[in-house]
Amino acid sequence: MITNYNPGGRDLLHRWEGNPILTLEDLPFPCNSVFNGTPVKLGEEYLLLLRVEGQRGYSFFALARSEDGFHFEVEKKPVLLPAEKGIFSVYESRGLEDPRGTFIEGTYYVLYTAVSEYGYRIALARTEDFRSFERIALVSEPGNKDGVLFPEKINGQYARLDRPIGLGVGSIWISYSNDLKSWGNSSVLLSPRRGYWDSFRVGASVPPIKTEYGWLEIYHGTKMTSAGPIYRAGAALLDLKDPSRVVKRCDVPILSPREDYERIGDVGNVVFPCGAIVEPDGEIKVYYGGADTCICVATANLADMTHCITTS
Ligand code: BMA
Repeated sequence: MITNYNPGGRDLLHRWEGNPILTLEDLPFPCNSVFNGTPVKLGEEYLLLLRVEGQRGYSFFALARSEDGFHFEVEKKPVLLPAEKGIFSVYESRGLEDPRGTFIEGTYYVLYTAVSEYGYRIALARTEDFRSFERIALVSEPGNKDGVLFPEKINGQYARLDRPIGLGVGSIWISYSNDLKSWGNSSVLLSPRRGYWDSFRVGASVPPIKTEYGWLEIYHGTKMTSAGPIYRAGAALLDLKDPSRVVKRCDVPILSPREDYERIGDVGNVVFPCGAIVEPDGEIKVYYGGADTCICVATANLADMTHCITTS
């Protein structure tokens, strides 16, 4: 068992030297912070759907655009605010958090966390351009968040990962659906591991990525300390034909808070990925929130990463 495949204590993911890529100063409207954004590549353009926390302390979504995936410009107006009427308004009264976008059969879907006095629920919306959204359904009961969709049907059904909180212990679960609205056949997939960096809670982070070794799931895990939790990113490979089966789970994190922009902020010691882009040349760009205060990007060669995971 290799417990430190990156000698020197460095992370498998390489931080971009220009991090953070977006902070409060880059937003063209008043707000408190920006973090936890999900990326897509539309043609040659990179879009980043951002979680922005407003000055009231609740979140909504804005959009940033880039030509290279590193230098982003934020559009002048938010693109999705909490619903003001209908069923969604009941469950979004305290904001929208942590969007995750997935392209399935020609359509972009976004799962996000709807927050209200009743707790956290996962909501599903559809979009063509990331500027206008059609809300489809609330797809979980309260106490569930961190929903990510697989990019294709598996054995004829849609599949998702999520994080029901259970008895206060957050594990990653997998569920299946015929229509993306009603979900079932749920089973627990990855739980916190005693004696590891992810001993307190785990949750899905990046929509699963298909690789030759299996579905790569980059997840977040926490360890509780006397100063609160430390949020790190980890990786697991799931069986391509039956993703309820874990092929391999990496023993060590692939990214840990080390830089000031990850250690200091509204919530310190947090790296929190919400999406990734795999480039034609095999580079993976992972976008993550730093300390609930900024957005950053880190890269790796996808083949190197999966090789490290399989041999860890
Ligand atoms: C998680 C989510 C994230 C947040 C993280 C660290 O539970 O709420 O939105 O970034 O905690 O505070």
